[in-house]
Amino acid sequence: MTDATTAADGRHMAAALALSARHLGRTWPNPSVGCVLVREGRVVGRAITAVGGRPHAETLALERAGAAAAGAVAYVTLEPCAHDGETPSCAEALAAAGVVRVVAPFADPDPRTAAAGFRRLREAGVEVAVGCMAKEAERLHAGFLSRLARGRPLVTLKVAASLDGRVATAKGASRWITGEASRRLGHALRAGHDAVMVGSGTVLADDPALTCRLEGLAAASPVRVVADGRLRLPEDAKLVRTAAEVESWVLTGRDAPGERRRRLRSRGVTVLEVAGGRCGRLCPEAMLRALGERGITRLLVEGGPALATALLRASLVDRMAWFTAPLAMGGDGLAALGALGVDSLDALASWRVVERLACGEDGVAMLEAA
Ligand code: AOF
Ligand code: ZN
Repeated sequence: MTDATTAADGRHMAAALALSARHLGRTWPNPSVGCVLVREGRVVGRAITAVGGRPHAETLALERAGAAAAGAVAYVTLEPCAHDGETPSCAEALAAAGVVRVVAPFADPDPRTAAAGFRRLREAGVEVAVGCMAKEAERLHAGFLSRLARGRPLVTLKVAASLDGRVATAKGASRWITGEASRRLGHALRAGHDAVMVGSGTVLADDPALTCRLEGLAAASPVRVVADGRLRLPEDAKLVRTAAEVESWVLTGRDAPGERRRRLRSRGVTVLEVAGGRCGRLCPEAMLRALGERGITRLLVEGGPALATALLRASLVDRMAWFTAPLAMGGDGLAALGALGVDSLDALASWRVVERLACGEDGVAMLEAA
């Protein structure tokens, strides 16, 4: 059910959602919440959940508003929390500051809150309107919601391919298929995710850094994850050499050689054990579960074809960012995807294009599972 809201409510909630989008990828396991405080039509405070997940948005917005919060309406992109920690819950803090009305899209599924925040507010005499821009907020908090509901992060697959869907020549040359503008967009995508994952084949072929190297956004680099069933990750790989600066995690099987684990750990790499799947590869569900258990809510998968195919076969891809470069590589190139084991069009997963971008000479389609 949606409580009554006005056009002005929608505008302020849109502003709160735009704020919350700015810290996606930087607050895990917490959601990136936006909060806008409005009094007599004027914004008196606004904030986003801090990098690292705390303080919460409401606390920061109230701090900024000071005495002006009394009599204000709070627009929050998620139900204010109901659990007290070192500081009182956001629901208590809003009521104590004299906020008269709270507008939110939906209840926080975290069992510590789960509508108890709304209840506390109402008990304190604050008017509460639930349902404002719920669809938009759901897309924004999709990672947080996925981890709570499914125990795994939201998965976005990024592919950079030629016109004919190839990601490398027969000899494996692949690093520069797409252009500079696409490279920058790729780095921005990394910044918006908690973790970025590749298969060990990609590390061996490309030795990627997987960091965000956009000016001013270096600190937004995600955790780097390698799916590496046989622990093939070389010790001189960039991901190992830079593990002290940006976290590197390796997902491997139970029977991976102990000496290698120890050596990687001594270099600062986090080695996580996950259950095996078919053909000696790691089980895709188990990999995502392990990342969910560690708090990852938004995962960007950057290949290669084996990992992308395994996730698609298991229906574990929620979104895709598909970059197409103006090149025809031919059938001798390496296909972006391996066999999906589907032989009728009806049985294929369908995708909805939510955005199309021109990125220099490249085309980019942002897709969501339909
Ligand atoms: C809010 N405002 O800005 C955020 C909230 O570990 P804690 O104590 O920080 O609590 C984490 C939970 O708080 C998280 O699971 C989610 O339910 C909520 N996040 N709540 O009122 C915020 N980020
Ligand atoms: Zn809170």
